Amino acid sequence: MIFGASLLLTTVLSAEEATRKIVVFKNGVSEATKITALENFGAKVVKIKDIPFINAVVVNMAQDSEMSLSANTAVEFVETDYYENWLEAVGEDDLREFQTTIQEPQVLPWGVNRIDAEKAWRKTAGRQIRIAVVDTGCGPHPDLRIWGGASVVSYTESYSDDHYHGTHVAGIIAAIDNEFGVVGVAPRVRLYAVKVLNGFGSGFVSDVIEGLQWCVRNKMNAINMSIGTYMNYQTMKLTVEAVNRAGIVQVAAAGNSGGEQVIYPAAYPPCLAISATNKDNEIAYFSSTGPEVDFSAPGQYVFSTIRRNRIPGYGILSGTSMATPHVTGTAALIITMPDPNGDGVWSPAEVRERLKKTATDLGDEGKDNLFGYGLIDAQRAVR
Ligand SMILES: [Ca+2]
Ligand SMILES: [Ca+2]
Ligand SMILES: [Ca+2]
Repeated sequence: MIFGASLLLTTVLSAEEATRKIVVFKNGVSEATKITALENFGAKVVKIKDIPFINAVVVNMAQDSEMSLSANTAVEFVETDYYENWLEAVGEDDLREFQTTIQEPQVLPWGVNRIDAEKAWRKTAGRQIRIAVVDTGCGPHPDLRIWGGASVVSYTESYSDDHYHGTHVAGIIAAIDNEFGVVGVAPRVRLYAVKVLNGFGSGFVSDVIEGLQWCVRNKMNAINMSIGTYMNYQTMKLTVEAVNRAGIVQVAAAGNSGGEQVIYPAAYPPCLAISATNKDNEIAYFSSTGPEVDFSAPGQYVFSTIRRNRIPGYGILSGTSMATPHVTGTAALIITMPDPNGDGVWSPAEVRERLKKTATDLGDEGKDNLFGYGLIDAQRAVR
């Protein structure tokens, strides 16, 4: 955290004196009032960026200024903008069998097969649905068609993947149905890469929030968040609630703690929280569980697209990060179908309800802490 914060410090403040903060203003506060509130502190508060979506400003601030800024009548609250790792690797199951040779012929990954996505394609493959992968960036990769995206990380404008996580997630949703490689759950969707994490899988919470702001402005239909933290940020919670009100489906990884603790944002009610199953339809040993889990999907030994050290290839990863995009892809398939109440729009609540009605119950009867409402079934979801 110290390292990340220090990268952005100006000469005005030293590392010991300053902390990066998100200042959330009250509703209806004018831009002029915001500027005045910050300018009162002179060199002790240095603005980094605005996040209008939650009426916030990110600043570097002298620690002795926080109390008085929080007390300003225009300010709702002030929260620390931590830099942290948003990816939780699954120990020995991290990146296996990485290959740069072209995989021919195309294989149907076991997870896509297990949820019967390939049987749903007779009806729909997700055509024209806009899906954002909020992650380390995606591709470029010959088995992915990326329609657009954004980078909110400070060091680059490029939304290409500087890690390999985002590309793997993207392939599970949307790898192209062609002669080689793999095929995703919804191979006709429009995939957007929203890079909020760097090559180490780390970023500021304000970067993740800014990425979600981009998704709303660019009218995404669904957002995949195979990322998370144990920190319960008020700003992140506000953002997820606002994205939900904007009508966008949010799907998030429950976490890889192996215990009863669902990470954020998955644990926030608007998000669909996804646990991971193995090839025997058991809960994966690493999967986080808990009452917040909504659904489960295949997440162990998942074969998908990889881009590593700028070389495209394929490889196997395990995690609730891999389970999550199976659900996001299924949501995309659902959204192409006629919506239940006929207003022409699938609300996040309607998508949740459809997934709930069509999931395969596993474990204890009914909703449980391991599988939520059960294993996703893409074929039934679009029936
Ligand atoms: Ca392919
Ligand atoms: Ca509707
Ligand atoms: Ca159950």
